[in-house]
Amino acid sequence: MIFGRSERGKPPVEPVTLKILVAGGFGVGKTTLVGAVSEIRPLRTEELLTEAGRPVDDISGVEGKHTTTVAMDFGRITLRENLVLYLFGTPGQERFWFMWDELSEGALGAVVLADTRRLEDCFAAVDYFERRSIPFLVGVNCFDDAARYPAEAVRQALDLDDGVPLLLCDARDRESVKEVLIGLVRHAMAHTAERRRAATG
Ligand SMILES: Nc1nc2c(ncn2[C@@H]2O[C@H](COP(=O)(O)OP(=O)(O)O)[C@@H](O)[C@H]2O)c(=O)[nH]1
Ligand SMILES: [Mg+2]
Repeated sequence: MIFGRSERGKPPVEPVTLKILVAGGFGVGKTTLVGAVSEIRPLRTEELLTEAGRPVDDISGVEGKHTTTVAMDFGRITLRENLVLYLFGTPGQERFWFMWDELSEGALGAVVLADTRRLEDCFAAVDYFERRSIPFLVGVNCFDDAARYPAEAVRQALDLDDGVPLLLCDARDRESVKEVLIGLVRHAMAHTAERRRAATG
């Protein structure tokens, strides 16, 4: 008998596990997003911003934020019984970009979080995924004290390709984050199917 394929019992359903990156600028809500949906206690590696780190980390506009993720956030969410997402929050600071290539290996796609008050902070992430043809979606994290802009205006400001989904979200809200993740999975699946069609003619 091949393990797990007993004639009597149903074969155990192996969930599909997908790897998702959560990227975006410093203080945009990556750690918050992973924490809001993770079923496991999110693994965080954070270090206090020390005096030594201050010249490097641009904390202007992120008042009240005293810690920064230096390695990454890690969490898990079961979207459906047979679909499990592993979330990797990638460090926002430029000095940690060397980790991105390794992290993006085998990833289905990425959520790029944006804050309309500091939109330019997500340009690098958008560029990164565009250049590598990694499917991504932009989640505009709507902070309470930030002005609201229509999705179309943000899309234009980011110069996004038509095919790239853009959603307004609240990184603190589980249902809102789930919608973003489902949107990304749909987009990435369609992207993959299209590529396959193109490859087979
Ligand atoms: N009002 C509001 N605050 C948020 C939201 N998302 C994150 N925050 C706060 O913004 C700060 C930075 O978030 P964090 O998740 O640490 O950002 P990261 O650097 O991208 O991981 C934290 O103090 C959060 O509590 C949001 O959607 N609304
Ligand atoms: Mg963080």
